Amino acid sequence: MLKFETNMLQCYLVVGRQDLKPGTDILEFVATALASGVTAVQYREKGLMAPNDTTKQAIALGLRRVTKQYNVPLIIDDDWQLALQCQADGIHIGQSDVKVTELVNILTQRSLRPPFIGLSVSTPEQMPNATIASHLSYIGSGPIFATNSKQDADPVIGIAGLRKIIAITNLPIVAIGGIDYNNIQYLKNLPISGVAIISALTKAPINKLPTIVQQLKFNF
Ligand code: TZP
Ligand code: MG
Repeated sequence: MLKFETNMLQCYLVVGRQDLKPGTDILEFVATALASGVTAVQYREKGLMAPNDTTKQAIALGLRRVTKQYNVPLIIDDDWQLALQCQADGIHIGQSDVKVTELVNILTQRSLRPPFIGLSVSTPEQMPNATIASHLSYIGSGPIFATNSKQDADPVIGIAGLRKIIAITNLPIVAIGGIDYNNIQYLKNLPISGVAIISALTKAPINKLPTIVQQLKFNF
């Protein structure tokens, strides 16, 4: 299992089967994204298309195998049981998922080296206190721009909203939501550690992935 490092956030792919173009195999897609230079992979299944637990486990184990080949962390969204089953490097949770302290207890009881934890924070009010934050490796903040990839997305926070989060934490921040190779220019002067991306990668022509990843990573 990999220890968290800030540079893992540079170009952070978030993906589940719902995000892919019809007919795309998730393991093949992620293998191509890794070969193209993504620096983290989060497995996130949502909505009506979400597969059953057995299929999720099989996918997660496949993702574990391929991310290991590239020495890139595998992060599981929400599901700590799945994260432990596939020996993921990290877990990402949102504000309405299991609470950070509860998750830390569960993980430290059950695993020799617990996976690192990332938390979504959209507004300053959602930022946990310093004691709780000390258990976190990074903050995911957004949506920066409008997104079609999350049904229950929080309101768009924009660059102004992101600046508010930057102002109140020393944790590394990965920006998320509607980010693509055009609008990434608006993020390039901010002290963030990277960008988390769904559609700008999953909806791109597969042969363009290396170029797009380079464009998304250029300024960090
Ligand atoms: N959390 C906040 S916005 C978002 C998530 C998971 C979706 C990001 O997807 P995209 O396609 O990069 O806008
Ligand atoms: Mg969640």
